[in-house]
Amino acid sequence: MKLYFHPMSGNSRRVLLVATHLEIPLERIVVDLTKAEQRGAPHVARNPNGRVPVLDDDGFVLWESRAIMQYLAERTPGQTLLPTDTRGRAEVNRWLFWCAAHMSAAATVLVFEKFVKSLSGLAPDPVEVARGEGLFSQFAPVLDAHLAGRTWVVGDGLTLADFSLASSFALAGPARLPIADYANLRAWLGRVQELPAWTRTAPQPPPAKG
Ligand SMILES: N[C@@H](CCC(=O)N[C@@H](CS)C(=O)NCC(=O)O)C(=O)O
Repeated sequence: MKLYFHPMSGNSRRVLLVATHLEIPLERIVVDLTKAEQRGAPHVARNPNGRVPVLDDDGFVLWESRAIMQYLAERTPGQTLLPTDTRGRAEVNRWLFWCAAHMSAAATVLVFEKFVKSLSGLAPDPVEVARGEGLFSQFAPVLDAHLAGRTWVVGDGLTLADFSLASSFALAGPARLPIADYANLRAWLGRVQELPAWTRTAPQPPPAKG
């Protein structure tokens, strides 16, 4: 199986986390976002959105990170990241969809403005930063409150929901995501970051500009 990805991409990270945790070997192929390779014809043929990640499993091409997470889990006998009971699965799906629609969307605005742009020497747009901070302060408290007294997002064990949400905060440091006030969220993120899969999927930072 091939994964077209970029090492600094949080959307790619959540797929790598699942594959690593489930010990699914992936041939990793970098699509260089800094050279706009994602918009070139070969990659657009894989994903008309011009985005990473994209999985190619023997000609079955799948884009959208959370769909790929589910595919990898479902093809793995005995896995526990995606519950098999209807309600457990519904709960995981609830947080996956919420992550895509709200938490990750909020974090992405800030990651782009405060980190990605800096790699090209561009300044953040204060209007966009304010918009991102507004979204972040709307949704982060929801996750923080949910995590009070919990170890993991759904049930008693690690699920796709943890990997999906934690990936949204993967660049919390360099993007200075405002998580300081959310103690439950920070404690949970620390637990995810202690998992071997997190360490094994850590991105290599881009080379420093001279
Ligand atoms: N909803 C998509 C989002 C994918 C996405 O936005 N990927 C980013 C990298 S984290 C990307 O490819 N950006 C390139 C671009 O926007 O040109 C998913 O979950 O896979």
